[in-house]
Amino acid sequence: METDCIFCRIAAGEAPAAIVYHDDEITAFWDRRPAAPVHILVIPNKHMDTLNQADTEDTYILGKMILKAKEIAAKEGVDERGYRIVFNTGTEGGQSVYHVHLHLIAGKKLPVFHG
Ligand code: DGP
Repeated sequence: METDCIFCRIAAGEAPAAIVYHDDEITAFWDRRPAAPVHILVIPNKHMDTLNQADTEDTYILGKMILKAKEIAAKEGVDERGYRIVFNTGTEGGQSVYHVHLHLIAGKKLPVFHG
């Protein structure tokens, strides 16, 4: 755990957040600046700055994060309408918190990406 990392602190229960799911490997909580009616972050409890630090040993945890996001989408009732899962990575990827996290965004028609 990195004590100066806000997401480490949320995962450890040391900083407040609207927690949706927590176990000893991952934590899900509502984004404090929601971009859509449903905007939930899923993080590994273990600190990793970005996806660039992930290794084959993280395959399970990254898969678990995606499957948990899918489960939360169903719980929020947006699975059939659709949703977006995003890992912003690095400066040009728009990452602002340097602890790996997945955004689950849903509840409105999202803009389509164009190159
Ligand atoms: P990104 O730009 O991909 O690094 O997204 C970081 C997101 O984290 C951003 O949508 C705002 C959210 N966020 C930042 N700090 C906090 C916090 O302390 N609590 C919660 N719930 N969300 C946060």
